[in-house]
Amino acid sequence: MVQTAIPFNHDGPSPMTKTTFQNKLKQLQRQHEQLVQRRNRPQKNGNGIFDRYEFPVLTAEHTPWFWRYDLNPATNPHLMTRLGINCVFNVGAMEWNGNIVLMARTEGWDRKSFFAVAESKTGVDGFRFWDYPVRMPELEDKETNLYDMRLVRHEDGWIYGLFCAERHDDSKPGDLSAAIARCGIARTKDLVKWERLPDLKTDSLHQRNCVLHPEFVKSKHAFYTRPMADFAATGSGDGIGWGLCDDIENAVIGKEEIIDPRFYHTIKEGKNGLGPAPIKTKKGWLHLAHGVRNTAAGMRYVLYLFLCDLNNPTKVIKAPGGYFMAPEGEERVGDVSNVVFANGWVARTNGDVFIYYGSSDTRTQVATTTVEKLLDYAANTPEDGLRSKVCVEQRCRLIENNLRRGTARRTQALNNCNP
Ligand code: M1P
Repeated sequence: MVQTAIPFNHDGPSPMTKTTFQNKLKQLQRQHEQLVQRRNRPQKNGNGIFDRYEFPVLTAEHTPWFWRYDLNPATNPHLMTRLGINCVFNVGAMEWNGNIVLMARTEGWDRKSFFAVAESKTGVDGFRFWDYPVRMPELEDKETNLYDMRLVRHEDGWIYGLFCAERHDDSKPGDLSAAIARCGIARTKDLVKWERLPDLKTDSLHQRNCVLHPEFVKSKHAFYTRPMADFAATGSGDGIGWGLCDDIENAVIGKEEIIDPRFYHTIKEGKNGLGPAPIKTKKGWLHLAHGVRNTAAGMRYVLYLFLCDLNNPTKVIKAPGGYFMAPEGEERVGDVSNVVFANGWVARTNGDVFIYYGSSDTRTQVATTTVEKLLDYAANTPEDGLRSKVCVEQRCRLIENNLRRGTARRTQALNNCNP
C-alpha cells in the first residue's frame, strides 16, 4: 500500500491571540492576589508552646509574577514562565517601621539562591515582595551561591546580614560537588543598598550558620560560628562556636570556643547550628537552633531552644531536652524532606514572638508564641536525660505529680512506676 505523507507543521499551534494572552495574564494576577491576600489562622489544638498556622507565609508562588514571566506578547507569545522560582525558605526576619520583613532565600529553577525582601503588617499573612531582589555586591573571590541570611540590628547602628557564601573547592578540580562554605558579611541601613565586607576568617575550613551577637562584648563584635571540617557531613564539627573580632570590616576570629556541643544520641548528634540572633530577655539570651541526626532515610533537622546568661552569653544556663519543633504533615515533604530550619524570628515589644521556619527546604512557615512562654519552656522542660532510664524517671515524676494532685485519673490499680 502506498502511504501518503501526512502534512506536518513543525511550528505547532499558533501563538495565543492578544485577547487570550491578556485573559491568561489577568488570571495569573488574580490568582496571585488571592494567594497574597489569603488570611492565615492559627491551627487548632496546638502544643501550648507555640501555634502553627494553616498556610505557609511564603512559597514560590508568592514571588511577583513579573519576576517569572516575560509579559511582552511579542517576545513571549505563549506566556511561558521564563525564569521560574523553585522555592522560598530559610528567611532572616526583623521589624521594619512597625511591619515585619523577611529576607528570603529565594531559589530559581537554576538552583541558585538569592535574597529578596517580603513585607507584611500582620507577620502571619499578606507578605508581599519588594519589587526587586537584593543586589548583593560580590567580593573579588566571587561566590557561586549565597543563602540563609541572619539579619541583626547591631548596637553599632548598622543592620548586618550574615549568610553562607558558597564556592567550588578548586583544590579538588575533578570533584564537581566539592564546595567550601564561608560566612559572608554585609551591612545596610535600608535593606536595599548593601556594603559587602570581607568574609569572616577563622581556622575552620567551613563556616555556615554564623550569627552576629546584637551587642558589643568587651567592646568587640561577637560571632556565633559553626566550625566544620566538611561542607555538610554530620560528625565533622563539634558544635556551635563563639568568638570575638577586633574589626568587623576585616573580621578574623582567632579562637573559637564551643558553647553548645553536639552530643551522642540526642537531637543534635550529627550537627547543629544557631538559628537567628538571640532575643534579649530579663532571664537571659534566648536562642533558637537546629539539630541534625542521621537516619536510614537521611538527615532529620529539628529545632531546639536554649538560654544563655545575660552577662556571659557563652554560658548556657537552660537547655531543655529534645526538640522544640519537628517537621509535621506537609512540612515533612519537599526538596530536602524531613527538615525544619529557622534563621529568623521577631520579638515584638509586647512580648509576642513570630518564629519563621523553612520546611523541607521548600517553603516558609510561621509559628507564634510569646517571650513569657518561651522562658517558661526553657526553665521548666527537663534537660535531656541522655539515657532511657533517666528519661523514664523524668516521665514518672511528671505522672506521679499529676496523679497525686488528682488532675489525672489512674488507669491501673497499681502504679508500676513506683519503686
Ligand atoms: O538542607 C537542610 C539545611 O542544610 C544546611 O544546613 P546545615 O549547614 O546545618 O546542614 C543549609 O544548607 C540549610 O540551608 C538547609 O536548610
